[in-house]
Order: sequence, then C-alpha cells, then structure tokens
Amino acid sequence: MEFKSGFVSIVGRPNVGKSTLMNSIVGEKIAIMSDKPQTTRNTIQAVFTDEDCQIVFLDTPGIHKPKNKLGEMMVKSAEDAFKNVDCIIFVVDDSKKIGKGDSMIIENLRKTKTPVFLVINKVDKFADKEELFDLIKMYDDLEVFEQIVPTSALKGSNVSRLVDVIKSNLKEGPKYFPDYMVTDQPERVLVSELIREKVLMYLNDEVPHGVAVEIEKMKTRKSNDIIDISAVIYCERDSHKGIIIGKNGRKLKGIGKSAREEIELLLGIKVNLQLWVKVKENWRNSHNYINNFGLNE
Ligand code: GDP
Ligand code: MG
Ligand code: K
Repeated sequence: MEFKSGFVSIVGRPNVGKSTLMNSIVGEKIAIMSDKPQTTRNTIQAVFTDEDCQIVFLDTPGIHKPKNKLGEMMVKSAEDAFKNVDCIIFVVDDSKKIGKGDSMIIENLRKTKTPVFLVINKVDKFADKEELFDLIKMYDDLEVFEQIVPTSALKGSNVSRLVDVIKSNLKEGPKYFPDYMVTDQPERVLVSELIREKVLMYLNDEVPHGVAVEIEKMKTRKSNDIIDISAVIYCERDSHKGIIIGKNGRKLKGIGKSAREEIELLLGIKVNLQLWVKVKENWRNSHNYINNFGLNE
C-alpha cells in the first residue's frame, strides 16, 4: 500500500474546539506542537501518523479581521498559505448563526481552490437531531464546503470519520516526521516541502514523485534581516537532473525564484536561497533517509 501524507490547514474562531479536536485526533500518539498567540507564521499544531498516512495540521494565523496594514498583510499570507495545503478544515461550533468573524473567513475560503471541509463541533450540545440538520443545511447552502462532518471533540464522536475524510484527500507522499515527533524545527520541513512543490510544478510530471528535498543549512544572519537557506534537490537519475536544471539552468532558476518568494511569505523574512541538484538512486526505498529529510542539522 502506498503511504500518503499531506498538510492540512485548520481554521476557526477561538473557542470552537480546535485544540480539543487536535487532541482527540492525535490522541496519545504525538504531542500537540503549539497553541501560540498569533504570529505571521504558520505553525504546526499537531501530527497524526498511522500505518498508511501522516497528516500535518497547520494553524493559519491572520485569517481573522484585518485591523491595520500589518493585519492585511497577515491575511494575505494566510490566503497564500491556503494554496500550499492539501485541504482546509474550517471548524465551527453549535452556534445557530454565522457571526461576522466566520463570514469573513468563509468568504476567504470561497476564493481558494483548495478543498474545504467543514467541521461542526460540539454536537453533544444539541438537544435533538433537527437542530443539527438545520445547521448542516445552513452551511450546505453556502456552497463552500466539499463535505460537512459533525463531531464532538470532547466526547470523541465522529472524529475518526474526519480523519477518513482528510485521508481520502491526500496524495502519495513521504513520512515527514518519525512516528514520534523529534523535531523542534518544523519550519525546515515546511521549507523543504515548499521547494519540492515548486520542483514538481515546474516539471509538469516529467520526473514524477522521484524528487526529495533536504535542507542542508537554514540560518538567520546576525543582522536578523535575512535567512540563508541551502537545499539539495535529490532525484533518481542523471537524466532527471538535467531536466530539473533545464537549459542554461533556466528551470532551476525559476524553481528557486518562486520557492524563495513563498518561503519569504512563510517565514516573514528575506531569504537567500541556494539550490543544488544531486542524483541519489533509490532514495525512496531508504526509510531512514526519508525520515531525515528536513530534520537534521
Ligand atoms: P480552540 O480555541 O478552538 O482551540 O478551542 P478549545 O479546544 O480550547 O475549546 C474551547 C472550549 O470548548 C473548551 O472548554 C472545550 O472543553 C470545549 N469544547 C471543545 N470541544 C467540545 C465539544 O465537542 N463539546 C463540548 N460540549 N465542548 C467542547
Ligand atoms: Mg486552541
Ligand atoms: K474551495
């Protein structure tokens, strides 16, 4: 069976039960990474791993009402963050009306091409099924959500259904993290994944799947205004290497430029990106090798 993995954005107002939901999904398997106050960055909230898949949950800061210029920039970067995930989970609770904050989020979600799933949490609070059906209908009428999953994160009801829905939306991919979380540098993983995404985008399926990215160096300069990143793009054949580099290095340049721009958005700092292409046959068969991607110094 192929291993599937991917990144999922989790979005929703405070108090709807996002943290409780993450806890319920990952259970004892892995620690919740963070419940930080808003920053401009996307942070890893939790990682779910089982025999055949790994789901990396990211929270998406700055999607709420922009209050000023900085706020607007954060919203922009949140919108961009939506493009780099496999799906978006929007969490609401048992509230009968859609508030202003949620409306803003929903209008943002409507614009994205990424599939959006709605979780209606706290269903244990409903006195009868009719109330839930009414709410499902209200959200369904918006025509924004691919699927609607009612859950009670507190009681653990229907949480496995949500995992199945996410799973069915993931593509084949590596295990970014070991079964137990060891990294304190999830950003490395995000950066390497971003570069990999750009490589695949530029290749148009010419080198399907046989590409991995390892971050060799990621260090902020003393001046604190620029980060130097060097990364190796691994492929399986010499011919692939040629394709990735392109005529006069043009393809690699394009990959580097668009990766750099998105990493700058992700990290909120100027990036100096160096990319190298190396051939490593059968890297896919080496499990340890994959686990180390983006994780070692
Ligand atoms: P977050 O701010 O979205 O991360 O929300 P939290 O996970 O911190 O939950 C906010 C509050 O809602 C806490 O008191 C939770 O115990 C409660 N809560 C979360 N999920 C449920 C649920 O399914 N049912 C009920 N009744 N309460 C819940
Ligand atoms: Mg929380
Ligand atoms: K959508």
